Amino acid sequence: MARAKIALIGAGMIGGTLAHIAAREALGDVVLFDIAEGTPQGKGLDIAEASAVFGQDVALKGANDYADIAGADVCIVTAGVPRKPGMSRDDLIGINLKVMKAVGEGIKQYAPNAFVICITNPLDAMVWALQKFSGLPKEKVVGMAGVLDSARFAYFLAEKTGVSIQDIHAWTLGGHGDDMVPMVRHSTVGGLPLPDAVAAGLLTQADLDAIVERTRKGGGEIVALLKTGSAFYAPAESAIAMARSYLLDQKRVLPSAVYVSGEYGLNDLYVGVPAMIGANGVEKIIEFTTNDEEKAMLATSVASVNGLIEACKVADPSL
Ligand code: TXD
Repeated sequence: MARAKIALIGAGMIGGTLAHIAAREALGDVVLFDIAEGTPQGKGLDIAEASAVFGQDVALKGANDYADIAGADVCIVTAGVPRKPGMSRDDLIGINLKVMKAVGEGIKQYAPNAFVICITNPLDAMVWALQKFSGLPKEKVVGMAGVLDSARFAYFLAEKTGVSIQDIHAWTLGGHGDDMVPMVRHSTVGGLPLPDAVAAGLLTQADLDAIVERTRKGGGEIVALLKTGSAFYAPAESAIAMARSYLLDQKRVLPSAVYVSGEYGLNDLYVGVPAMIGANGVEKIIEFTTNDEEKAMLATSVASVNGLIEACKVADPSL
């Protein structure tokens, strides 16, 4: 059977890292696409040369023409600009919306059967726009943010409690902004929901509150340290987990920005919820029970996402 074809639209920091991981684990042949000339070709060649050392038979290609993504099984979109210190994700709308239009049209023409994972910020609005511009089925277009936000939450919990990262399951729902919703009651350390973990003395309530706050600001913490861009290793790993679940029909439940129609009482927008990803794309949305406090936090986060979508409609009236 032919290897899967993975098209990476955007060959910057995340795009290059995605190519490296995809090649190392032979998830498929990789096409790196970018408007910058030389960058995708150079990164593709560099990783292809590395394949002689890591020993995987995968093909890598750099491209500046959408024709090269033809027939891709998965497209992962990072094209656009990232945040600089002091910028919010929302400041990126003007530039990145235009980029989504070009990318959506390229995917529509050359890879209409692909599973598309958008990473570009502001995430929930960009994936919404990308689905519209591409015209692909909603269950085949998703956004990556929740896996990353939940990974940050899990790491901070592991660091504080000393419990193996493998035995921590953390969940964040809602939009990929500072009002995202870390789901304290549904996240577990060694099987204990976090309120029980506090009662058992694994961490204090003050520790937990600080971790929730740090998770919400996790992206900004990295931006402030790097100064020239935003996180890329953890975002790339997160998107690969989603691509793998699709390509291998794993049916993993991963917090993802997906199109909701009625779930969580939400309609007609993309927002982060636990989604089962398999060979058909988004196959199911898992609905957590939510108490009044969680419902209110989710409503605040959804209001931010809706505000971004409205801003997109103003910037591009065709949406
Ligand atoms: O959780 C999440 N969703 C995120 C999102 C976590 C971290 C970063 N997140 C966002 O991903 C970030 O705010 C950016 O919007 C994207 C990509 O981040 P990255 O760090 O990879 O940005 P780079 O290194 O600037 O790469 C962007 C590339 C760069 O090579 C540009 O030349 C290219 O995008 N670019 C384009 N490619 C194709 N087509 C067009 N129009 C285009 N415009 C720019």
